Amino acid sequence: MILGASTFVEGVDNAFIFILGISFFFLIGISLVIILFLFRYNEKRNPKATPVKDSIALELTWTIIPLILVMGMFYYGYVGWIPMKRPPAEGINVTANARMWSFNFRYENGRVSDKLYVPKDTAILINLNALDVLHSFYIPAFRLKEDMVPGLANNRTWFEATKVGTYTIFCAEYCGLQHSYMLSEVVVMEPEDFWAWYDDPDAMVVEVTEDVNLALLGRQLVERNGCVACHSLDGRTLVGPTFKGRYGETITVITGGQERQIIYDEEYVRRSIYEPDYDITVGFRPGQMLSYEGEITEQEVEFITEFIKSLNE
Ligand code: HEC
Ligand SMILES: [Cu+2]
Repeated sequence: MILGASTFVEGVDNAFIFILGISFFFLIGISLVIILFLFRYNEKRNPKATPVKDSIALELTWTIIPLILVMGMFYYGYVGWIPMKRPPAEGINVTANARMWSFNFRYENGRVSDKLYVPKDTAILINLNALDVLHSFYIPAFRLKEDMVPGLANNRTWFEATKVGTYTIFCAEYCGLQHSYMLSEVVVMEPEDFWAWYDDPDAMVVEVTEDVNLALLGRQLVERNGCVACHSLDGRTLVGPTFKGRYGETITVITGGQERQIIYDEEYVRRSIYEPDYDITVGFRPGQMLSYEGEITEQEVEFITEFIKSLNE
C-alpha cells in the first residue's frame, strides 16, 4: 500500500488494514441498518413497539463476535510489534543524537552525519540519545517510531531497510518552539555504495583549495546542524542572538556571574560552540544551547566563523 521500505511494513500495515476493514464494515453495516429500521419500524408500519427481553442468544452474539474481532486486532498488532522489540545480535551500530532541534548520527568509526546513511538489507541497531528534552524518532516509511528519553538507559531501536531511496525522519514529540524544524533523512544505499561512503577517510576533512568558498561551507554547516532554529541570519532575535552584524563588535557577556566586554572574534565563536555556557550573551538564558564538542570539528568552527563574518557584508 502506502510507500513502505522496511521489514516492519508488512506487520504494521496488516494490523492497520485489518482494523480499518472492520471499522468500514461496521460503519457501512450500521448505517444501512439504521436506514432499514427507519422504514421497517416507523410509527405507521409498526405502531406498537415490541421490546426484546432476556435473550440469551442475543447477549452471546454481541459478546462473542466483538471478542473475536478484538482478539484478531490484538493478534495482528502483536505479530507486527514483536519483531520491533527483537533486534538481531549482529548489525551496524549507530548512535542517533537528538537535541533541540536537530538530529545527527554517529557511527562506530567516528563518522558523524546529519543524515542517516544505511545499506539496504542490513540490520541497523540504533542507540537513541536525547541530549536535552523528550524527542521521538519517527520514520513513517519504515513504520518505525520510538521515543527518545533523556537519561534512559538502553533506549534502543532497530530496522532493516528493504528499498534504496531517501525517506524522511521526523521528531514526533513536541519538543519546543521550533519542533517542526526537527527533521532529517535516512538514505538507503546499495551495500557497496554505503561502505564506500563509510570508509572514505577524506569525507570528514574538507580540502581547502583556492576556489572553495569557506563562508558557503559555513552556511551549510549552520543549516545542517540546526543552528538556524535558534540563530537568525537576518537580525531577528530567536531563542539566541542573531548571527548578522555581530562579528567584530564589542559585546557584553556574563562570565562566571561578572559582566564584561569582549570582542566577538573567532575565539569567541569557538568557545560559544564548545562551551556555550562559559560566556552568556546579555539578555539570553544559559543552558539553552548545548555544546557541540565532538560533533563540530575545529575546521568546521573556522568555516562557521567565516560565514558569520560574511553576514556583515
Ligand atoms: C537550542 C537553541 C540553540 C541552538 C540549536 C544553537 N544555539 Fe547558539 N546560542 C543559543 C543561545 C540561547 C545563546 C545565548 C546564550 C549563550 O551565550 O549561551 C547562544 C549563543 C551563541 C553564540 C554567541 C552569540 C552572540 O551573539 O553572543 C554563538 C556564536 C553561537 N551560539 C553559535 C551557535 C552555532 C554555531 C550553533 C549550531 C552549531 C548554535 N549556536 C546552536 C541557542 C542555541
Ligand atoms: Cu524533537
